[in-house]
Amino acid sequence: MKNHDVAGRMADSPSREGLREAVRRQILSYTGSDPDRAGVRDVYRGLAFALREYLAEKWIETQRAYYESGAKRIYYLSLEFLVGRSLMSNILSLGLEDDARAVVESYGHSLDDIEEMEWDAGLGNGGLGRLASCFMDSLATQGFAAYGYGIRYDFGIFWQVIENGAQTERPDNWMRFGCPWQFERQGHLYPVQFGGSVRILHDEQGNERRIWVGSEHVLAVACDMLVPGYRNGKVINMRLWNAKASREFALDYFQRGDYVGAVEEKAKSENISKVLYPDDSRVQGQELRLKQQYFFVAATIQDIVRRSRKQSGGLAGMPDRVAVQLNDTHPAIAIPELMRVLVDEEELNWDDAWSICVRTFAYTNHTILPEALEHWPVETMQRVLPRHMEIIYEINARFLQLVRRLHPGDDALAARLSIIDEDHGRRVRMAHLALVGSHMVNGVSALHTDLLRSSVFQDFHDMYPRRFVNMTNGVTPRRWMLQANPLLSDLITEAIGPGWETDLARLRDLRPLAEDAQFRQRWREVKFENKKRLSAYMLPRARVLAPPEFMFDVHVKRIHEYKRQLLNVLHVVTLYNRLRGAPPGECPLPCVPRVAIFGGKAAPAYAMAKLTIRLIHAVASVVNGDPHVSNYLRVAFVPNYCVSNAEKIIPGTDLSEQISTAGTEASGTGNMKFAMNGALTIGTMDGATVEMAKEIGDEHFFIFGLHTPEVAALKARGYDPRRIYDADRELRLAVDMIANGHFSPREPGLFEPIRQSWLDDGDKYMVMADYRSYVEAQERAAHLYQDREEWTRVSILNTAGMGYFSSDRTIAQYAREIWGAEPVTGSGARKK
Ligand code: 26V
Repeated sequence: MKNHDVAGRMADSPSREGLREAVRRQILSYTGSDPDRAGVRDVYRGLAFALREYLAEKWIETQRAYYESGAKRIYYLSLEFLVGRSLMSNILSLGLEDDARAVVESYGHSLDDIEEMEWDAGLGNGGLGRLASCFMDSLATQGFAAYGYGIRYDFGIFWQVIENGAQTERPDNWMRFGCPWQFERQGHLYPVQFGGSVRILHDEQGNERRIWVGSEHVLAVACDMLVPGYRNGKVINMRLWNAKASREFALDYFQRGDYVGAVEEKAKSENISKVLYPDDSRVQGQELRLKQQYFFVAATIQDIVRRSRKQSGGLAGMPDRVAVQLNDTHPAIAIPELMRVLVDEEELNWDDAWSICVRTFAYTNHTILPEALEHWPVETMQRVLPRHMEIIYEINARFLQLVRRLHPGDDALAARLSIIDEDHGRRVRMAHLALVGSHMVNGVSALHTDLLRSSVFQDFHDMYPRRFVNMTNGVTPRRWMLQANPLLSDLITEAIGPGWETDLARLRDLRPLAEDAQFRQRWREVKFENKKRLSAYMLPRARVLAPPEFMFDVHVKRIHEYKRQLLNVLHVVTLYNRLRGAPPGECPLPCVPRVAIFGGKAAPAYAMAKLTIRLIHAVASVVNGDPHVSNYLRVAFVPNYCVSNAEKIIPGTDLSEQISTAGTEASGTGNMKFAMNGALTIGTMDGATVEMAKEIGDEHFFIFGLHTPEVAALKARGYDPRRIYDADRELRLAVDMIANGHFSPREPGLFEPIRQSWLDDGDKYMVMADYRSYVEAQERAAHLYQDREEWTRVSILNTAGMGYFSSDRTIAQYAREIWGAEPVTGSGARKK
């Protein structure tokens, strides 16, 4: 039975014959190929274009209904949307799986092969961008009048290639063969300016007016990517801006007879939307990045203001009609931009404009790592956005006036709260700007929000306690269960009936089935199938044979010191040493053959992250090449971790690694995807993992390591990683082998910087401190894995406890507590 058709296709979905006809027509007209001899790529394009036509019709209907309903509009502003592939998720949302399968099979292809033709839309780095895409799915599914806004980068996150055990980056030319899901609206463009100066004019009444005259002009062209709701007939869109040279500007050059200069200038301005910044670990303050931020914000605000004008109440009524959510500080320049539009162009007075701004904007914080908090040198801001710099000064002056009124004489407090950091070469603190200019700020897990309140933004919290709220992240069960794991989804539907995919709390109905031996058997069979599929996927890519009987122990996410892939490597080396020390052919207890599977991209300039990838490969080559060991232990690195290979890796995972230093991972969302798919978690008490353990039950989790307050206390007391190293024989051995070239005999000093960071430079992420506790938790995991029935029982209980972590719940909470928005009901509304 196909789970996906249980709910039935939409009443007005195309019939199978209609779809067949549409695909044929599209193959003919778009690819110019003979439909009777269509290759797999032709069929992919034919099917995609046929679906797109249908989505477009639904989109127009939806937009009309939203317009007529007068519902509050939600604008989700994000520099990143990590979409992945769209074919299968669109098919599922439209309820057309069986029909699409039948149609492509009539061309002699399988739907799986067709799916592989699509290139990921990788317009994001990791968690933050993927969250934005999960949110789009939930916003559409719940029928909110919502829009995503971002940039259509020509090049998404780089393609990772492993050469001689090291990462190299290749450009991700994701639109090489076009992208069937986008509509470029050539006629829908807005001017955006940069640089120049501010002119001061006086009107007839003698009032001063400030007008910004830029020196550089580009056009923002809208490109819409459609997002259907899950079987509710609704379609919303992400509007992604593309930079195009402005015509007048080029004309100026042409008039001077400088043809080549004109073309060069055109290329330069179009660079703005050329490439996604691939380093999400630290800010570097490049001017082009600021231009990207302003470019997309300026176009978006024009679009929002245009639409708001048509709504009742006009611009003054904006806060009642519009909510703008800032996905981190990357779009925070929207605050001074809206002020500029309202004050300079619409001629509102400052106080009215400010009140509109604050009530319209809300800000989500996604990290507390100081190196990732954005700040722009005043000098750069002044040069690129001179009027915005003035407005930021004015916002700050008024804000500090209030601070001084509340705390007279406390200059230190004023300096700490100021939007301008005077101590590090004068910088604009974007988080402070976002906090002052929004009515709400949220963290992305309970722990993270507490840390915002109690440490990073403590002074702000003292001042505006009610501004801080928590919105624990979630992920969409449509992509991460239905689509990625059809076997498990079918089993769940059979057991608890349909409907759980839009009401995830219902997974709790699986709990009693954990006690049913027959059900456990079937659950195990599904996992085994998924492991076989993953193993086949990995063989040519990681070049490691992963027997599905082995435990699949998986650590996939961006490579970062705080995520502690190195702690995992230390454990692998420890297992290797234990195996080498055992009599030949014997396996030390608890004996569980396992494959340690890694995947993730390192920022191209992040040396320690790149070295970590080299170390994983070096250890893999020694471990996998030692026949004495490889019967019980293998190491695999899956290159180019991305959304589409996550969909294959996650369902085949037994053990999910969520081992960041407590207090550093804001939420994590991979943690949720694994547990939903029946993986058990080995993890620290960090981010949303804390809440998962609470929902599922601590006893069904392998929790280890220091908790956040302990990390802080140990650091305050004086942490001495060397003492721990000296006292622990197994740890010492593992560290020494890495440092002394056991895994890099031809370059013995290669991994010395890793030893140094642990033993000489203070071990910032407390790897030494958590090592022993981690190894013990791994032993508990191995022990449980030996008991297949018990492991399966706990696996079922993990899935059953994940109902809270649907992005549907998260979005409903944002709507209620931050946006004050309700879903649009009525025609085409969600069927309950
Ligand atoms: C920062 C930067 C810095 C400058 C250049 C480009 C760039 C791109 C992205 C970032 C954001 C880093 C913050 C981030 O991704 N946070 C992650 O957000 C997830 C969703 O809330 C959360 O689950 C992860 O724990 C958190 O690390």
